[in-house]
Amino acid sequence: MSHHKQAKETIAGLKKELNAVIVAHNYQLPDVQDIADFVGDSLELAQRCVSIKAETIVFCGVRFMAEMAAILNPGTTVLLSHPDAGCPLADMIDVATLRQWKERYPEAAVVAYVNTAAAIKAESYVCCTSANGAEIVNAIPNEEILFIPDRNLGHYISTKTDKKMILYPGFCHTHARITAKEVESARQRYPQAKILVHPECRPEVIALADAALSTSQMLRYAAQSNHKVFLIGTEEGLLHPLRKQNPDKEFHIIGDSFICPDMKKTTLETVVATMQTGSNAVTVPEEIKARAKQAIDRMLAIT
Ligand code: CIZ
Repeated sequence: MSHHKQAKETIAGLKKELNAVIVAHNYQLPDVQDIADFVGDSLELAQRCVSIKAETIVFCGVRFMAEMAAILNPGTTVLLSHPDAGCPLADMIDVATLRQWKERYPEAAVVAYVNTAAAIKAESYVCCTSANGAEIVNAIPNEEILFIPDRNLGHYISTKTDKKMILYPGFCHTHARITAKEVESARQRYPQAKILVHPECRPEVIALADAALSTSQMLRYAAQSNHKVFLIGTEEGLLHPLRKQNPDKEFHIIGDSFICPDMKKTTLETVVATMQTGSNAVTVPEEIKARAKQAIDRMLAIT
């Protein structure tokens, strides 16, 4: 039996044993997406985790996402698929720094991108994802917004609102790496392609694209479009569901490679090890949990 087939069978057995549900982010390796019960972006995964009835959620993604699952489904054990799968963007802001910024802008409502630690969400008014940022900013009563931690997403949202946006200077290494020049050279190779990029890309990259979309929005766009060729400006794990769901269409990544090293830490082997040992349980201290949940619940009520 192949190595992969064996791992898949072991995972199926462990799922029964642990009464577990496996969820995976759109950026996970194809093999990992294929063993998951549900694949989606962080918003879809958060919404799904509210209603999962199982003893264990195995979260194939990065830590802040697993923390959200633990906050939203308190009776369930949440295991992260690799102990060190984090998010450098989320790590760009800490609680002390956020408190300083809040003192500097006392009138501003803090809108925290979900790519933040639970302790940061606990200090924020409301969360948003790349799928609903402008909707959230426009729905809350405040006219002044302190947007953390991704300046590119914040800048993109600022083009969709009249509100005053103060942008914290964090960024995603993976998305910020791609340049306007790479988009232009991809367009020369595929002049007929639709260009879809993630709002964590730089403003000059977004300016060259046909649309700036979250991963779930890219999946919907590709499915509904009459176009046949697409250039994709986000983590290349998304190519897997794009190609699977649209076998008659062509998808190419912009640039040479587009890889989030943390998303790629999870493999079938780390999923097996996590489930066998019951390790990497993600817990959030109670007093942080309650306040972070408020910010997440405010988002879920708007979206
Ligand atoms: O919100 C998410 O899941 C992230 C980090 C990206 C995306 O657009 O799906």
